[in-house]
Amino acid sequence: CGEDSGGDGNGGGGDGYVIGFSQVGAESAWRTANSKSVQDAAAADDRITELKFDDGQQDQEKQIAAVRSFINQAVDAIVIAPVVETGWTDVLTEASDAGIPVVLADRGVEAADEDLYVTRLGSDFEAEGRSAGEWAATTFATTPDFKILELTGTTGSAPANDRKAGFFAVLDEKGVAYTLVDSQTGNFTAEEGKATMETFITTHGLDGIQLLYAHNDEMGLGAIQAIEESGKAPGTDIQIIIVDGSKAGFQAGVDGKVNYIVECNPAFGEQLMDVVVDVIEGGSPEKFTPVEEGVFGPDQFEAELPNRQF
Ligand code: GYE
Repeated sequence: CGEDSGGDGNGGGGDGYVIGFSQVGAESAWRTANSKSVQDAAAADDRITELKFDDGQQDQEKQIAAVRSFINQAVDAIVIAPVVETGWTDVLTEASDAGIPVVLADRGVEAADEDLYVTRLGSDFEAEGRSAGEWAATTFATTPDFKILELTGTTGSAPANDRKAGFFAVLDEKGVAYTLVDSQTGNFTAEEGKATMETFITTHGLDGIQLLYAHNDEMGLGAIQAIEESGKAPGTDIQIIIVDGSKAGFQAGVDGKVNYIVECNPAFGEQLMDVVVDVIEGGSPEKFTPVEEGVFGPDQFEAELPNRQF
């Protein structure tokens, strides 16, 4: 690891590893907590001289430019949280040609690129979707005309694709009769979640719709505002599932505005440092390392709220 990039190195300048991290953006409380977890873990780790952090602002081109710059700087390893699943083959090949190992953090890439990274550390998004689906299937088992609205995450992102797939797979497996009234993206942000929910309300109204499935907390919280502004009661007139489990999400649960929370744990910084150092030193971990998480219904919101870290 030859180069000392003059950063905030705690290794005395160049005697530890230099890592480049291309982060998705800062779209959610989850993401902010994840960036902090990774940055704190790198700073506290004597094996790491510097973590070069780049905020991709939810823009794949920015992320690709950051990865190319990490390759030019000959970092020891590159960590990418890819905003979407496709479009990575060229830059991953460039990293591979330069002999720089790539670890994916959080989100994944399409299966065709599997040989171009060493491992992915993150959540099992399909399992998260399935948990949401299990709850919905049980809760609305006897609802005669079960109608669903879905606020999907960033189009083409692994969590949006897999949270959708897992959810509907369970409903189909269990033979639940439902209508997906509408499914549109809210790009994982509160602002866009609210705007998309307003469009749903204008287009379909909310009468007779039992469930809103939001792929993350922020979109669910934005939707809650839109529902309230339309004169309806979120959590009662329409039940709501969110994914992440931030403080704000649990507070909405305590307030009766959210009915089910699937946890997604962003605090894997230390685990990521262990994986990255192992990979730099020649280890070959499993292709996927899951982060541990749980699910929460109304009777657990209040007790769990103080435990929330983000
Ligand atoms: O659920 C959402 C964030 O990729 C798992 O990204 C992550 C998702 C998370 O914007 O809040």
